[in-house]
Amino acid sequence: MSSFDFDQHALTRRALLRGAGTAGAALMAAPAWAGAIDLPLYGGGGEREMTTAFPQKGKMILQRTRPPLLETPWETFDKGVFTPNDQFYVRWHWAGIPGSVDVDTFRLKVHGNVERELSLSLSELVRKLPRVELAAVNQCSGNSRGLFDPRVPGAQWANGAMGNAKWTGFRLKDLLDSAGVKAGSVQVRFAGLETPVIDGGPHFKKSLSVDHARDDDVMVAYAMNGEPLPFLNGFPLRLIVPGWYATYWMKMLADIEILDTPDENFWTKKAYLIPDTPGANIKPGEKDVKMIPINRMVPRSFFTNVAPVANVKASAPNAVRGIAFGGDCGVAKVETSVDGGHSWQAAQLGADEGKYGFRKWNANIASIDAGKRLSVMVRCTNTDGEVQPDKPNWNPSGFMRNVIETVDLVAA
Ligand SMILES: Nc1nc2c(c(=O)[nH]1)N[C@H]1C(S)=C(S)[C@@H](COP(=O)(O)O)O[C@H]1N2
Ligand SMILES: [Mo]
Repeated sequence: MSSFDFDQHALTRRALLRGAGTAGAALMAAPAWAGAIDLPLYGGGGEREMTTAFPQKGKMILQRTRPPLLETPWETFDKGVFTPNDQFYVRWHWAGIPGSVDVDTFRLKVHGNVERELSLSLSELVRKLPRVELAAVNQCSGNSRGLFDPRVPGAQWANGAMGNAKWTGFRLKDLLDSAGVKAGSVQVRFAGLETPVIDGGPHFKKSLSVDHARDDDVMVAYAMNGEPLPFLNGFPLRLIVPGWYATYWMKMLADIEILDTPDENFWTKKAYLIPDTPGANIKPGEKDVKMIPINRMVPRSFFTNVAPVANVKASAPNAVRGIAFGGDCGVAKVETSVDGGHSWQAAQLGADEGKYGFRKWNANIASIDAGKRLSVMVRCTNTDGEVQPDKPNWNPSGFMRNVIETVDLVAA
């Protein structure tokens, strides 16, 4: 993908307005019927329509139409470690998403506590700033929220509000350096192009500390898996904050403001807060908990070739496989257990495509006698030595689930 050529892609005005016109239309339209699915949510209620009605998207699980919330069908994750753009999940807070973006007049602005304000076109950004590329998992803070027990309000996602892509763009640091961040700056605030649909509703904005924003791995992407970003995943530019939850990954990034006082905006100050406890875990109903902004991701691993309950052939070896990621660092090991977590066997790891990305794993499970059922668990330990917990966490927002996953193999 180092051969990604910005100019050769469909970033021409004509192509874009055409694609975006479709986006505008489809965002308003009723979803086309493309079948149904029953997500295995806690306590049921997982019936969802499948939809193919959204621009640049294939078959997706419809969680909400306005604003669009689309979940990746689980079988997609079994096909490879990079989630295809047309099946990458979608999440927006406000439905006021522009119907088109004019790539000629689009400008990314950098302003606030800087030496020089910048207002740069796409071609200036692409040509002037050194190109970087990395694989990273984009995961919604509320991924797997629908599995919380007791249930919590919010989008009832199963495990498909995540995806891994190879992102191409430039370092945020290089952009900030060309603006010259002045001494005394504390945070960098990001805003996209969409607008609230409620009068006086707060524009979606998120901030990072200046130090984090200047981290070498934080980037602004103009391509995803070698193609321009799909409109619904943030065309033409989005922020990539490797290792951190996707709420910070501002889509349709158009405005960067350097702040010399902490961000008081609703989305940074009041939303996306977690209990300041290990695993963001509290007891339902627990009060007076110190809350902090959600931040780095934690390790997870999943089965991709077997469902929570799977029928297998009796007296034959069972190959199980899946994906894992370390959170904000790499995968050190993935292990399976067939005795309820008393002993663990190392799984085989697939190619390392970068520490922030998905890693394939596979394992062989001994044969099961006819009529018997075997629970298989999988867990990931990251390169910082953090391992998935054996009990699920709970918090009122349904954030940061990463409990060890289990499947039941039923032999016949
Ligand atoms: N402009 C903009 N960027 C945004 C959001 C949004 O509502 N508006 N939502 C954030 C959240 S909470 C998530 S989970 C991710 C979803 O990214 P995706 O739609 O590309 O999968 O976008 C993030 N960036
Ligand atoms: Mo999210």
